[in-house]
Amino acid sequence: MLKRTIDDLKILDGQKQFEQEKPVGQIHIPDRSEFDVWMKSVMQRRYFTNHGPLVGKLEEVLRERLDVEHAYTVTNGTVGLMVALVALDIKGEVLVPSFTFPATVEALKWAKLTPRFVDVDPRTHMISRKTVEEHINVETSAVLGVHVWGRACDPEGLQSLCKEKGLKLIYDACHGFACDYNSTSLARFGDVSVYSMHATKVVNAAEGGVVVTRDDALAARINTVRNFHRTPADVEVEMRMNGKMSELQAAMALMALGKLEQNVERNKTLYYSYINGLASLAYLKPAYLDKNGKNNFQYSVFELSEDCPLSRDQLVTILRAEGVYARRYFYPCVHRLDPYRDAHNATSRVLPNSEALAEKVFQLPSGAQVSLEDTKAIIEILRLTLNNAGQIAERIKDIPVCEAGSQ
Ligand code: T4K
Repeated sequence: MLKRTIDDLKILDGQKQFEQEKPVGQIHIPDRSEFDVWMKSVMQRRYFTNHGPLVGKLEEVLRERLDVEHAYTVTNGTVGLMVALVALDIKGEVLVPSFTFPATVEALKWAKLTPRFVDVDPRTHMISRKTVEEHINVETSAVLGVHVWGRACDPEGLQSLCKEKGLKLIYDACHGFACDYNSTSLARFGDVSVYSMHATKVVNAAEGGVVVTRDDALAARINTVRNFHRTPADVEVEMRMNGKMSELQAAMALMALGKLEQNVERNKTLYYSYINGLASLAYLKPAYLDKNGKNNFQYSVFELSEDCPLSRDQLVTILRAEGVYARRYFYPCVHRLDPYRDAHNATSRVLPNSEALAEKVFQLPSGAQVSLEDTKAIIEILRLTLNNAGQIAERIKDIPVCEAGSQ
């Protein structure tokens, strides 16, 4: 359906573009016959969890694919971060971005560490040596960087800084499957990294995560923390939990890894369709893409400039009305959320770049449920909307902006 005038927009009582919503998540659905074979093998063994053969196989594949010495699967990325932090056995404050998914910071609280928010670079959307250095003090024990959108979070700068200051470096690599920096897998940077295999990620285990490290002693601690079982391989740690991945999740992950290159290629096609289709439009800018790194293109992220007569939230509302599940990431910044708000305010530390990004960044649909044709229809909606932004802003000024989801 081609929308010719602004009256064709659903928000102005036109016809909705997509009856079935186009998601921002990857939502890769495994092939049914392959799925049945894997499930049958689990049923026949009657063995569902506690380090079964599929988890063993998955960890072997992950070590190879991520090019890292140790890989321990866990229930999900959040639990992975908790396990990694407890295994590091650190105390005090950890410098962390506020422009991230809340899970990054929640994990610190669970590990009894104090998050100290630092601002991000407005170009990369990430912390860097430059944004972190001045905030290091006697209480600081570590830096937790996030490879936002699968772009590398200043690996050289942060590694050298942490080495100089005797700090641990943890990477939240939940966006980072199949990504690298100067041909080196992201898994090889920092003391420990954590990937997510949530359904919305490029490797879909429904829920899942993996903690990776090159350090043998830390690996033994990670393996002990994630597992309440007492085994001969256990080492001394302060806390333990049940963070194990099940055989069903491992089967999902193995199927997804088998299709990883194909899915990345599909994402790349969708991403460049948006980039090329939206290039000539006013007000829109794609998020930075590091030319020195390989990316999985799972996120098609744009910034809407402040001079646009429509706000980012109005634009998202217009897209949602069309069945385009555009998403504000990461909104609000974590330091604006309970239980961090008051403690952060007490530090009187300002985070202008994070605040500004939270107001202008949004993500467009991608992944297995989105076709090239869909991206073209979405581009046309954006073209019509932004070319007539002033007129539309006037007509929708009394329509409430979407509140669906806090992010
Ligand atoms: N660190 C960072 C930087 C992260 O981004 C995340 C998670 C983590 C840590 C923690 O990792 P995990 O503990 O999750 O492994 C989603 C995901 O739940 C979350 O994994 C992800 N990051 C975050 C960025 O996005 P929501 O609340 O935005 O998801 P939701 O339910 O709104 O779904 C997003 C889209 O996917 C929608 O278009 C609906 C669609 N969808 C979703 C699910 C779950 C489906 O079509 N089917 C589905 O099964 O958090």
